[in-house]
Amino acid sequence: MIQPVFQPCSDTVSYAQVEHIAMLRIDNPPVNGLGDTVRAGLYQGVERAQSDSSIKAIVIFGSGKMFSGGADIRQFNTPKANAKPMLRQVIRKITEMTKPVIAAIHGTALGGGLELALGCHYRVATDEAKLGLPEVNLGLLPGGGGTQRLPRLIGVEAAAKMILNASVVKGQRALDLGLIDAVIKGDLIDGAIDFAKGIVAKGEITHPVIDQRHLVRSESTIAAIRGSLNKKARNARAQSAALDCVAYAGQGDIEAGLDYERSRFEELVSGPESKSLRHIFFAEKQALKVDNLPPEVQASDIRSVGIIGAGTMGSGIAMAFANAGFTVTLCELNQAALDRGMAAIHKNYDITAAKGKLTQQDIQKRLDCIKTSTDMEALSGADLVIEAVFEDMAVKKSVFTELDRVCKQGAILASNTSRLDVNEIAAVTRRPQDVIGLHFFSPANVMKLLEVVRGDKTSNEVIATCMSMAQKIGKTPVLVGVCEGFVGNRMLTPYWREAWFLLEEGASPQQIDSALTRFGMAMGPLAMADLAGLDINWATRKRLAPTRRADLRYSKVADRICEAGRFGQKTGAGFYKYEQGSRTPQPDPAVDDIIRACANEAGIARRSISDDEIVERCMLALINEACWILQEGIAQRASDIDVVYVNGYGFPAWRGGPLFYAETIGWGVVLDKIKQLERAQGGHWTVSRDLTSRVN
Ligand code: T1G
Repeated sequence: MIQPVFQPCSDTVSYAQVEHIAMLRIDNPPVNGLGDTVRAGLYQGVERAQSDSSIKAIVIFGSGKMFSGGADIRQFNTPKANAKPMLRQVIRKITEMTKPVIAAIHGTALGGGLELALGCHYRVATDEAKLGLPEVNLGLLPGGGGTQRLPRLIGVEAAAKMILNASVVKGQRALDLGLIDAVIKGDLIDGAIDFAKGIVAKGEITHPVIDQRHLVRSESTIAAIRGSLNKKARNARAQSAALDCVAYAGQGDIEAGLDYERSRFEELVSGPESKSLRHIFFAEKQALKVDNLPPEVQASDIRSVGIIGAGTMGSGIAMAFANAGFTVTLCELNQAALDRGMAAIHKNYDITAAKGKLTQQDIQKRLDCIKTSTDMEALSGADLVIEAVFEDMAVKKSVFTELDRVCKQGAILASNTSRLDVNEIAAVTRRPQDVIGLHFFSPANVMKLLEVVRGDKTSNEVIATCMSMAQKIGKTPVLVGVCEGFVGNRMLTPYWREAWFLLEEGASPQQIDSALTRFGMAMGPLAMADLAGLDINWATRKRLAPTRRADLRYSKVADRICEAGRFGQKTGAGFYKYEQGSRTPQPDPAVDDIIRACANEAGIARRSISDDEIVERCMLALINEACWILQEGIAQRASDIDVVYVNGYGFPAWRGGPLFYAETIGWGVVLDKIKQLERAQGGHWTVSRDLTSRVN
């Protein structure tokens, strides 16, 4: 491999010459983000190559893991984002070159990284390289010319779909699409230099992107794609704007298109949706980190997994691991329960196959990963055992006592409990350091969120292993502490409480749910309770009844609904009624009667309540509890709570999560409103020091 001597053009770009080829290297870890110094260095390097008569071509490449992960998102909405030269000016400099510029791509070329490459005359890449314009995932659109150049290179339809789906294409596929000009086998730099020499030897320079100055008009294609967009998607606004830009590519010359693209990009980058989605992007990466973990702590390798319980959760968890290629032993008390669990797994895979998302071969490969047994001894060799039995402490203690006897030394024993005390469970074993909570969310094979519940004695190695394992099965892990309900379910308590208070005060179930779904929640709190099953939370309220403060308002609405045998969808009636075989909530006058009776009993004069009041009180209930959770150290950081609620509770990602939303409102406003509620309703609204500390 050639080893040229590089000289700096800027802090993050350096220049070298190999024979008559100029080499421009981007060196801006961790992802070669196209920040201000990268843009300045590239601009200067291209100018230098242009003015050097000994230079016949230029190769641009990235150091480290990739070509470039795109614009430096961390600089957005700061002066550096608009420091000259902007990406557009750098690319124009390249396109105006009389010498061919070749982008040599390895790792990833995403967003602005690919747009930089699109501005080059040619692109070469390794077979493993991944290329894409995923800006819509951040509530943005390709703002560096991607919506104008990609259609000119691979056609409007392919470009629109790649941009709107934020899809990534690899080496050979990129070559087939016409996105790159060659796949380089062997050393990329050597291959890129040879490619450049070949172009020089031909004595011609073409720029396929620029040379196609006008595209064939494509209204019908655009209209068809627009009709397929999901208007409720978290990035619907960005997708629509990106499609507008791609449509524009066919209408005017590229400069007009670039101006239009920039104007639409500016709208998005300064808007609340993109700021929220960028917050969630970084928050999900931050959530993977365990604060204060000693550097010597290493995650161990999980190869075999045991699952106790083949019910809804156990079978879903088994699928999550099998989908990732882990060997799973699913254990139940008896064959009939096992058969039911496996039947559910087969049914789920058949549904996925019917949607064309899995082939029968794929399904069989996954099913071959799942072994079954009615003998717990089958788990003796497992590296990780997850208990997913009935949500009852006595039952769980019994299972863990047996697991402690059966499982090998060093095996991780995890409970899928959704709110019970992991320390109490760990205490029945001789190995509390190996006991942890792994709170999956139903359906466990679909939902990304995994609350990793650290017990007081859980070892750092077990925590690190579970955080790492979670990512290997495609989950977003959030490390939480032990308390009633951990993070997500604990915040559900005041959220539901406020909804029940609002019912007594005059709102209907459908008004509450529609107000919150209009706010952006995937489901209203009452329909969600019906889906989850009202009996589970009823059992919790009965368990906690002895500790309930008598001085605090308590709504009996949910209890009375449960006492009527109405447990939600599972019984055909809860806060709503459900026709046979239907999951559609129908308002039920019987529930209105229960609500009125509870209001009368509580001496509450019912009134007309606005949707705004419903949303405000329910959101403030979430925010206030979240600040208590932070104060008690149950969550590592505020952004973790946003990750929990966006990924596990249907909070709209385009609002960034409960605490990012609070930032949007303003902590001073939040505090004032909660204080008003505390004066009106008393102790439920006691404010934490964490919240008051946020008011600057
Ligand atoms: N800018 C700044 N920081 C970034 C970044 C970016 N584009 N991408 C990642 N990081 C941080 C990340 O938060 C983490 O930080 C570290 O880098 C390693 O990331 C003009 C406007 C590139 C595939 O959407 O998909 O270009 O936690 O752990 O697994 O049209 O990061 O270490 O402090 O993910 O190797 C478009 C987003 C931007 C790509 C690398 N680009 N990034 O994955 O590392 S907008 C994207 C990724 C744009 C133009 C528009 C991945 C990756 P920390 P990592 P990785």
